[in-house]
Amino acid sequence: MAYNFKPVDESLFKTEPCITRYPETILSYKDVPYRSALTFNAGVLKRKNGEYIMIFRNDIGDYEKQVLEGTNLGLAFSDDGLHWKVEPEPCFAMQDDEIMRVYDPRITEIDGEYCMCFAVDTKHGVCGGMATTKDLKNFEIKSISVPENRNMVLFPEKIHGKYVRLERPMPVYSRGGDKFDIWLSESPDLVYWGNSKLVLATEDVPYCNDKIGPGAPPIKTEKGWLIIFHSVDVDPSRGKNGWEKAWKKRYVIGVALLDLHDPSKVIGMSKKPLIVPEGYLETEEGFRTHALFPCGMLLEDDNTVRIYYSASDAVVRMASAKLDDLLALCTEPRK
Ligand code: BMA
Repeated sequence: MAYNFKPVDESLFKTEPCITRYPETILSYKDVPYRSALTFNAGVLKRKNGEYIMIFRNDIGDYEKQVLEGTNLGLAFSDDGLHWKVEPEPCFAMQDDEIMRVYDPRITEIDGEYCMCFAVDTKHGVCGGMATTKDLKNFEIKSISVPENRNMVLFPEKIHGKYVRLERPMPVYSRGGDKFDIWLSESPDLVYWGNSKLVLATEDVPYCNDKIGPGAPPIKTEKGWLIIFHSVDVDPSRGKNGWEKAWKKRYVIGVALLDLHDPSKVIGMSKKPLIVPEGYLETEEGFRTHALFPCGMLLEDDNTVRIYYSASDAVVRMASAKLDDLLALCTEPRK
């Protein structure tokens, strides 16, 4: 199928002034005590006792030689969410005759345990997996979806008695190209998922010409569920960006607000990106440049929202904004 390329309005691609980037990289392969080339797409949580937890995607290999050999998930702890200590061993991996790897973890604390959502590459398609753990060492797989689905994020509480997740199926047969949208499903037990509804479509996002996907577990606010998502635009004329021979996509971060009682309803969204790639680490260095991929978002006691995102599929970074400023951006209706 010929790619239906619709140029985006470049004037929209500016990071919102309410965003402050933490200047240092939060995590890179240099922080990992086992074999590592790329550390990225990290789920982040803050425990009630103030400790921060990160589960990150670790692409095994050699950064300097640009060699990749596999993927596992690493675990790190921090007292301030900025300086991290990685555990001596990876915490999770899956590989067998059918499953090639798991990646892109997001974590939610719910009902006294942690639930990790992750992507699963199998020989028969990409699936979305969910597992629970009490100790971050022993994981119980709760469900693995049919292909093609991934980018699952679990809400931090049940809504009308059901677990709720956002997800991103990949309907290549019917939508054409990469027109992938954000959906919602609910479950009584984290095992069986249904009552699925479309939440946000690519065509509702003015700076997207390709696909979108949920970013981090939503934050509950008085005005609604705050969500962030990645949004992709592609330009076939873009050349080599990073190690990859021909990486033509740009990933930016968007923000929206969902109804508290019916989170399948978008009640506000910014018609401009929240964060776009800027600076050397985000536009010149790394595996796939111009790719910001958020998997963690926290609300601090002083109403600062921290957004943990990957730059160039290579390192974890952090940017923050005041909650009120993010809510103020989410005023526009969906269309
Ligand atoms: C997506 C996934 C992510 C990755 C992103 C940007 O399709 O593969 O793991 O971070 O592309 O390269």
